[in-house]
Amino acid sequence: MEDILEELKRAVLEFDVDNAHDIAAKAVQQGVDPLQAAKALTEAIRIVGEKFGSGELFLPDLVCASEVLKKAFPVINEEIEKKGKKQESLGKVVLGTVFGDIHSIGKGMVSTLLYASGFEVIDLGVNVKSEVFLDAVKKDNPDIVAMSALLTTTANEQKNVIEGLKKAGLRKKVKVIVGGSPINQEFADSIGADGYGATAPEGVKVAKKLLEID
Ligand code: B12
Repeated sequence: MEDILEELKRAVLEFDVDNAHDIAAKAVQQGVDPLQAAKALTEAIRIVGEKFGSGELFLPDLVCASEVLKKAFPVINEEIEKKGKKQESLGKVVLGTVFGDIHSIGKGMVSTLLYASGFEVIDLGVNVKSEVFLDAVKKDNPDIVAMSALLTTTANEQKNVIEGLKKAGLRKKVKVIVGGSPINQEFADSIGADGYGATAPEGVKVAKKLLEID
């Protein structure tokens, strides 16, 4: 069990795009908890991110490591979804990565776990303009708007969406939760979000708490 998790990490750290899908499939076959597999991948990409931040790795390395995640995550996510209980919808969530930001992997995790936990998820994708969030709130009438931001320069877009909701008279209709690596509870409070999750499982917990689901 330990070995395959190490193998998943190694695939990210060594940019092994060719074998990423197969290693993830092997993990599933071996019956590894898909959440542990997702955690292993996340830990590895964090290391890559730190090395990129410190100048030890370069953008092409970041791109290759994220390609590994893009091959491995769908396999793991499929397993998480399979294990999720099929039940009546707990609520509707509109989710997206904010404008100016194309990071999709963490948002994908949040989407998968919300879905697997019984939420209906409308994923607006990445680089989502404030107007698009507002239109979705008007059209789809969600219970929750969930936003992801991975760059310090795009974190404030979460605030813009909240301000937009206020201006459009929609703020009281929805709960807003935020996340992403530069986001913390203090920032979430400062922009008037209702909740913050440091990880996808925490996001699910917060969503349930806000909708008063035990
Ligand atoms: C992979 C990656 C990329 C890939 C993205 C591929 C893709 N399709 O997503 C590529 C190569 C495209 C990329 C591009 C860039 N990146 Co980049 N990237 C990363 C990296 C290494 C990993 C991100 C990731 O996928 N992590 C794994 C996931 C699972 O974790 P996560 O996203 O944090 O999500 C978890 C939680 O945060 C939380 N969460 C996330 N969203 C939400 C939302 C809600 C509602 C909730 C509750 C929770 C939640 O749950 C998730 C799972 O538990 C990070 C490093 C890091 N430490 O984050 C840098 C990083 C984010 N990137 C960075 C930079 C600088 C860039 C570029 C500007 C580089 C450049 N010079 O072009 C561009 C920006 C492009 C853009 N406009 O968006 C910097 C940001 C610095 C900063 N503080 O602003 C980082 C921190 C790297 C670094 N150390 O310098 N990047």
